[in-house]
Amino acid sequence: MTTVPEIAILGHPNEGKSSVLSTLAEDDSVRVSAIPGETTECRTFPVVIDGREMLRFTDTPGFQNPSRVVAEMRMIAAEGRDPVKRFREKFKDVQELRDDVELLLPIERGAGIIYVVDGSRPVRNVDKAEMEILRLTGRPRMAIINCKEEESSQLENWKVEFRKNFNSNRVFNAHRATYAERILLLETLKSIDQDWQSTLDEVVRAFKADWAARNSATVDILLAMINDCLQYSVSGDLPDGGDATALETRLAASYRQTLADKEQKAHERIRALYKHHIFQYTLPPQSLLNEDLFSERTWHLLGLSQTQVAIASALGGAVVGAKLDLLTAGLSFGIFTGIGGAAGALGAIMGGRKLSTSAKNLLGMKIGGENVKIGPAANINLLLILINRGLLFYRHTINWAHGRRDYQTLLPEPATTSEVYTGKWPAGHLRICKAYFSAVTEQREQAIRESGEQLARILSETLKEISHHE
Ligand SMILES: Nc1nc2c(ncn2[C@@H]2O[C@H](COP(=O)(O)OP(=O)(O)OP(=O)(O)O)[C@@H](O)[C@H]2O)c(=O)[nH]1
Ligand SMILES: [Mg+2]
Repeated sequence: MTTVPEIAILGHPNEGKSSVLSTLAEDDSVRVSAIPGETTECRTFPVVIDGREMLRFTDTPGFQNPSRVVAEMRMIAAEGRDPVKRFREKFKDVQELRDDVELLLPIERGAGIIYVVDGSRPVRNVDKAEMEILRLTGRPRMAIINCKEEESSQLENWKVEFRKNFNSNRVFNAHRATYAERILLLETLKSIDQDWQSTLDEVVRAFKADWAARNSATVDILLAMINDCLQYSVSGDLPDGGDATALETRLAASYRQTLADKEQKAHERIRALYKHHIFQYTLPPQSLLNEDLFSERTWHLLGLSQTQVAIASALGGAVVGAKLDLLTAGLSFGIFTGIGGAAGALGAIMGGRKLSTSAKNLLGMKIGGENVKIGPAANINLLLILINRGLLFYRHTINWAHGRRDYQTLLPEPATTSEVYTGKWPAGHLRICKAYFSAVTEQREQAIRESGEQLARILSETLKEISHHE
């Protein structure tokens, strides 16, 4: 039977131990505070994958009296085996050493050690004392440099001390560490104790598989939402002598709200997949995700670029036909000029123009005297916008480290169409988008399945790139 490896996170108060743990374990319920002494008791956080506990991290209080403890530990260690056990036994009732006795609890039961320091400050004597205590425990140990400030001139000094006392060290930022960096940290952990190698190999494999499964679930969520939004339509009856414009405006508002809700629900599901349960991370104030789905900025930035329109047209009008011509016309005339409010949204869905009745018929909005219908979507830009916003949301989600509780250093967002995800996609990808769009809006089941599979593959690749390159 393999036992679950336990890793205790130790260090000076307020250096970011709990934050590092929160990020490593992807658990945003870990208590973090700017006031030193937040953690007073050891608490263990299991990492469970597919119902199986793979690894456990234990949060500990910070060292209170490192100078005294190191002096005692030196003597105790000189006397023989199990120094931690004997130290804890000897001082268990000494109030002043309460935290120091407590933080060694997981070490006594055999945990490995991750020592956390804020590498943006100089090394002091108390730090050296802490490192010596950890060396005297004899347990496998690595050090983590968690720089709270950008300042890094002290790093070399820290590394000199680390080499004397630890089997390994790594820079790992509790606020910015990505999925890829978490995996690298686990790989390093593997090398500090031979007994852990096979178990941690398995843990790393499980982490990777779990990440791939989450990405694949993200693709499913996005595609289901997109399919749903593109097909969606709303209609209403116009009574004899009724106000057609008022009905159109009302239906447009309802259409727009329903799509926004569908999109938001999908994003919430993605957020939960990546285990952001408690803390509501914020998006940059200027984020396109805070923008209305049908805003002018959204449509200009996240839709097709002029070049892509040209490529798409060249790819063959047969696929999108009349709709693409209208889209091109809409772009060259300026999508939103002269169209405001709800009618603006309507215009965008319809292809960017105030439409004559015949054009409305062509694009899916029918005014037959008594029935007005909006949808299914008539403009491929809606597909691209939902994809781009989904990918942006994904990127913010996976890059918001669980240990982070503040609002600084937010990720930048694309400022031009060419920086947008689909803006970088090759023509072949665009062709698939077009095929999918037509299939969905024309409700051709077989074609939806085929092009949907292709689109899913493209989305998977993009998610993989995003999670490995940020
Ligand atoms: N800017 C920045 N702040 C950080 C980082 N890591 C932790 N902090 C902040 O530092 C403070 C202390 O973080 P904690 O994780 O609670 O530290 P701790 O070592 O567990 O503290 P105690 O439990 O009190 O010993 C909090 O305000 C954190 O938000 C980091 O990487 N960057
Ligand atoms: Mg803490």
